[in-house]
Amino acid sequence: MERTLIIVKPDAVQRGLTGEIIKRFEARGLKIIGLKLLQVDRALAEKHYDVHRERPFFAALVEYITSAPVVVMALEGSDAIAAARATIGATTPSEAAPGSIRGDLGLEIGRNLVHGSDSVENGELEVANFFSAGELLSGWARAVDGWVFEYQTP
Ligand code: IDP
Ligand code: MG
Repeated sequence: MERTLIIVKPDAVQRGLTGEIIKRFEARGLKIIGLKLLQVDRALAEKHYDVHRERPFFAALVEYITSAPVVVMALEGSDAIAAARATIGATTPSEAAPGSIRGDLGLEIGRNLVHGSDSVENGELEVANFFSAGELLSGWARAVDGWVFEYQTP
């Protein structure tokens, strides 16, 4: 089972879309193993987006993600990384497919509503950056697990 970190970004929280966004990941079958509201501080923002440090939009990106509260989720599931990225849609919302979160709910790259980890390795690292071990309930079984996962339960 893979893990992905999802961030419901400040614009989505401010627009009252938190429930709408969580609903889509839940309906996909991904299991919530961690969930909380927080305001990202500059140090955590710079760590999370370190790969973009040299990009021209880095300062604006840190400003955006620290500007208001976010809701972060750790999700678990088979192919969780690819499934979540598909549910999120392309980075530029105006180009994202209808049916995806960004394609249905957004317009601009600098206000693209949601983050999802881009690799199995980054999923593990990002979940650990945002959640302590005690905040993650990895072992819990859902009644539907056997109807979502054919061969295994997380
Ligand atoms: P992703 O969120 O789809 O994985 P990344 O390329 O990893 O996209 O970029 C991280 C975030 O940085 C994007 O979600 C977006 O908020 C922001 N970003 C990326 N490229 C640009 C840009 O060209 N202008 C403004 N913001 C950008
Ligand atoms: Mg990314």
